[in-house]
Amino acid sequence: MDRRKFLQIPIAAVPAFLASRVFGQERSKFPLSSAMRVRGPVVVSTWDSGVTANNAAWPLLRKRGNAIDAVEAGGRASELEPSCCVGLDAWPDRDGKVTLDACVMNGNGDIGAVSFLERIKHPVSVARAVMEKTPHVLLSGEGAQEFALANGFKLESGELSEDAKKEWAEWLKNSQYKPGINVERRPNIILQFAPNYFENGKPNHDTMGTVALDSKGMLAGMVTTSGMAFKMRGRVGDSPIIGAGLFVDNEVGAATSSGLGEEVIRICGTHTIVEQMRLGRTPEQACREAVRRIVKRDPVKAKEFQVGFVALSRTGAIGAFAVQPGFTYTITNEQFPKGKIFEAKSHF
Ligand code: SD4
Repeated sequence: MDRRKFLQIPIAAVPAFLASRVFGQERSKFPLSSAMRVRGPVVVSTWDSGVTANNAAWPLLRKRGNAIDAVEAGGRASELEPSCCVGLDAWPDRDGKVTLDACVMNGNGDIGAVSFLERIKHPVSVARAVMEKTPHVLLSGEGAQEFALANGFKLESGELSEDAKKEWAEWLKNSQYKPGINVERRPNIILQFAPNYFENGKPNHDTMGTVALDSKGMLAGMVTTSGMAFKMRGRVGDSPIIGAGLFVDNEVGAATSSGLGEEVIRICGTHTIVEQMRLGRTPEQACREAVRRIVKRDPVKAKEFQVGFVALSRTGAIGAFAVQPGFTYTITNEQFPKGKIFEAKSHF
């Protein structure tokens, strides 16, 4: 079925049981109250499809595993799941090449990242290797790929997936770079996994950000992404930039972002959030403050893009805030072992 025809299918036609069978939970229309704290280990990921990352991370956390291992497992699972749109099957840049960004960070300030990485299946694990095996914090492009190959990662073909080929061919007809709001991707695959993406007609994303708190009280986070679809070759977004797409500090908490990366970098988004939490704001208030700074700069332009933040405090308080409606996040813990999806409050 072609994509336009597909989009004409009313959401009412989607069998509701599919959502509950795949995710075990329907999306909650209401965000957690900013005062809500969860007890014990927890993993929180951006978007509905964060359930893929959380499902991989949670078994480790539940067995008293380390937060850093859990978030890496979450990233790897997302990179293999086409509906997450973050790994080698994701959308290419405008030249038809998939270029990947990723980072990891733990609560002690250990960091590793890769950007503009091509033909490697698990950028999140390369980022972790940068953290553990080099004196550096960020490797990019060819150098990152050489480092990956020297550390046992395999060079993949670089062929686009069939879906990505079609989307790129479609995009080439106008060749206009125009990031959307909660960008609509792969409707057929998404329908299968998350029918509720189509509520409000505002589906989807292409970044997985995950933060976790383990049973020893350690925090960690990761981000993995193919970046904005049809970006300029060499463009790097917020996702691998520590302090923009991810920041973690065991004294305070952790935050991650999704959306138009340039806007997140401009305000050092996640670092801002953690620092706001340090000053006493709740996770939701801190995310809201970061969104306020983004919108304030150009309130008219802000109507056309999405940025969403989610934050987790060291005591297990969770909050989120976004520029536009439709930014969702998934929480998995003892209380929600199959993951529970929430929609963040938003500026507009
Ligand atoms: C980027 N922040 O490359 C990423 C893209 C994203 O949902 O989050 N898309 O700017």
